[in-house]
Amino acid sequence: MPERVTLARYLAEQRPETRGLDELSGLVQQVTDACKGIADAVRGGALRGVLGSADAANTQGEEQKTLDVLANERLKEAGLWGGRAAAVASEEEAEAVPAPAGQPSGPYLLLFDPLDGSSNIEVNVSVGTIFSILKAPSEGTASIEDFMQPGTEQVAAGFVVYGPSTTLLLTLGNGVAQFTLDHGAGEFVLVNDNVQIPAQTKEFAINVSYQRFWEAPVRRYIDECLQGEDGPRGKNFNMRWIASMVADMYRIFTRGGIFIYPRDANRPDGRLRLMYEANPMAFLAEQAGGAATDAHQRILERAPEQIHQKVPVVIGSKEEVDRLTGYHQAS
Ligand code: AHM
Ligand code: MG
Repeated sequence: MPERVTLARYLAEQRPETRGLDELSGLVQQVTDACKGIADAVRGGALRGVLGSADAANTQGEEQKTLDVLANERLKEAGLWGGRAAAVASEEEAEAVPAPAGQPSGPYLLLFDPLDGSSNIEVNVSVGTIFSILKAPSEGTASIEDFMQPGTEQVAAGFVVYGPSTTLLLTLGNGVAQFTLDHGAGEFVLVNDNVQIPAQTKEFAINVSYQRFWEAPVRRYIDECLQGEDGPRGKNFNMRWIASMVADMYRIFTRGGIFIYPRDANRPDGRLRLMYEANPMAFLAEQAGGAATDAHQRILERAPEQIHQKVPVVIGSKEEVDRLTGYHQAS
């Protein structure tokens, strides 16, 4: 019987000097505890009355689902009342939210997309939570400027997929570990302590329905993939698009692939958000031997200007990311 390593033990072993009792381990525990509650609500589906619209829109004008609201509340509570985060920023909140007055102001900033892919909820496709943790630059109340740090400054990032099993991918900047939720015991248990994205792949993920809006380098890259073994790539490619970044990325962390959400004629900055979608995924991808660019430069080096800013995303198997980024740089 292989040894059972819980997330709590993993955190303690990763940070022996703190025995897992430090603020960062505590914040990761609080976030992933909130995810257990979200997993439970997702699993309950219609029986829990959590499907459907919340009849509201978020700050970006997108329809909010009941589960978006529930997940956001859970994660906000974890971040704001746990004493480890000075402030949180969320896809579902217009502004950063500081820890309540009188609460000890923690040393970290927590950012999250509470329920990525929530347009898939009714059709029972995997959704997930993405999170990123930065250091709060100063003590006391955090301001919006405190969040404006490039992704290279992240101290931890992860995402949880609520799929057939509930799975967590986590990095503390020392590789990527994968955990599966033991629902009965209520614990995340380590299943892979060294997740690696293969450098090569024959699988791409992009929403092809926007093809007519793409820029020339993206057209070229996908055209070459589609030509298969008779084309310049000399191999047959397969396409996957789940329309849940967490699920598409989970596949890429498992068996490789490239995920592309480019800028196009309709979306000058793509669709995905830099600070709580692209940055944590880019940190994880690089830590797993993959790569992530905005089609020109490393995503992690982008200097953010706004919490909700968007960024084009090219992420996954290193050789493919380098190829498509090279096509852009040469154009
Ligand atoms: P969301 O955060 O509002 O759920 O939007 C992000 C999602 C990603 O998960 C997914 O990759 C993309 O939007 C799907 O886009 P499209 O509707 O173009 O397929
Ligand atoms: Mg999202």
